Amino acid sequence: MGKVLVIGAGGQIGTELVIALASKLGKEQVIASDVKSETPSSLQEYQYVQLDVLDKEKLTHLVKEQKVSTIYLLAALLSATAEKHPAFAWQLNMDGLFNVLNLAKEKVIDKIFWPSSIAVFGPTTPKDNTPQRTIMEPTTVYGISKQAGEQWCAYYHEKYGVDVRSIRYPGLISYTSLPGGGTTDYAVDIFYHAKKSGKYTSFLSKDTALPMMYMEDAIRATINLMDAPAENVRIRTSYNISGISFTPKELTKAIQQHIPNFSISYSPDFRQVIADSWPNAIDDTHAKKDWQWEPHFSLEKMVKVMLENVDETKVD
Ligand code: AKB
Repeated sequence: MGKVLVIGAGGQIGTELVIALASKLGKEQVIASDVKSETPSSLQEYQYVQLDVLDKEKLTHLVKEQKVSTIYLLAALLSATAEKHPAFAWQLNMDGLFNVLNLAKEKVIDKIFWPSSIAVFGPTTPKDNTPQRTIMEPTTVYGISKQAGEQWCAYYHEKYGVDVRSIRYPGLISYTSLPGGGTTDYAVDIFYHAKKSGKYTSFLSKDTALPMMYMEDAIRATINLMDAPAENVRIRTSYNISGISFTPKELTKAIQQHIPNFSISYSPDFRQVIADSWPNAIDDTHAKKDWQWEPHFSLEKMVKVMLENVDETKVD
């Protein structure tokens, strides 16, 4: 078996995925890469290479030289940042995907993981228990790039036999590395401020319900999907997976169980419009059936772990 390359390893998912893959496969089998020239502090113990996924030549050279057979492509601009840099978001999110899909088409690599998102859905999508297959009219640059990417993944699978697998991640909650540029980021930021000052101003309104998931569940889902026999992976666009769904008000209540004086105020900004276009909660029947997906973290369990572990000195 060849090595595993994680592209965009310095981000919120990548940091934890590299650690999980290295403990499963051995450190020598996993290469972390990111556009940052300095090794991110949480990845100091791992093999690290500076790589811009848009640099096709360097990517191809690295993959051949290191005998990489599987790529996890996590480099992307998320929803809020992509709205500020639409042209670059489209270039990074799409050209990066093509660079990796073409390596599999040319049989240089065997397998790809590429994340999609609940952002593929839009205001015309049914909001509650959103089905796997439904109306999808995304209104963000990020959502459009993820929806197009899903279709390209299915196309490469169908036409060229590329083994590409994907999950529509909900908002991900973790304490190892801060999220960057997403609409669901409030659900991470809130823990740092709850511990540091006992107060937080949310950029989403109190009743905005969104699909969310604790990172440990997301990493387990990713690895389980990649380990599933190819014939069980019946969906080659991207799988809905569901974890927990809550509003800022409900999250506040759960935090107050541990920090009774914690208070929240609301000052919705442009991210409110994005959040309003996304589902409240999604249906993951197909993931459950095809590769036995099951979340382990409830809202209460997630809140307890986050409050025990976030390092509030990391935020101003
Ligand atoms: C974002 O908010 O942009 C991401 C996502 C839901 O894909 N966390």
